[in-house]
Amino acid sequence: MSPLTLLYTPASPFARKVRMAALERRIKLELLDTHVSPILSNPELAKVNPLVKVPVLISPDGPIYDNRVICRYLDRLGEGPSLYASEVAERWSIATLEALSDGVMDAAVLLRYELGVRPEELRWKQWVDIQFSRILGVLEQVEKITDSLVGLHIGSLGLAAALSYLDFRHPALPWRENHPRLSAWLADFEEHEIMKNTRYPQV
Ligand SMILES: N[C@@H](CCC(=O)N[C@@H](CS)C(=O)NCC(=O)O)C(=O)O
Repeated sequence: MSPLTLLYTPASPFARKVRMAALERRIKLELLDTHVSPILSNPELAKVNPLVKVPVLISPDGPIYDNRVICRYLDRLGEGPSLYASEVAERWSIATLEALSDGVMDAAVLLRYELGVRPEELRWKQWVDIQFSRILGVLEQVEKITDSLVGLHIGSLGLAAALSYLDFRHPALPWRENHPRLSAWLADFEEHEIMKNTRYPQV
């Protein structure tokens, strides 16, 4: 076994961000596809992460989670410029962008469970609407700061994983309509090898 094994699912935006960070830092990860479900137990995964979520990095320093901690761990190991520094954006704006992007992923994954797993008669429309409005609120804010998205840093990686997850799991959400700069930014970003090599599965 490689010294670094990532428990992941190909559809997880959090895991995609980690895989992108590893590729950018030229760190080889052994990928172990791990089934997760919000309504089923998984005793094997619970042994390494009591939150029973992926991604988890199995490392010589023990199991590491969640995605933000794993990305920081990988950044320490890799060579070259850190993903936490940038010539165009300052450190705290990168970190805040990362938090916003993770928040979009959180809402989008919860919406996936609500709309794809929960029985239709039990769905909570008001909650669904609020989650989508939070996602759009983040995009409205980030649309104004696309200048700081130049280059590969943890904020831009996270944002790309989050926006492409919206396309993957919530294709009916017309997020591009009011966010032309972000839409153009993502189209350019999709050309990076780290995006091409971590695509979500075809549905
Ligand atoms: N805060 C975690 C969130 C990870 C997460 O929610 N992963 C999803 C897959 S995309 C999961 O494992 N869900 C299982 C569950 O919620 O039961 C991170 O940043 O890594």
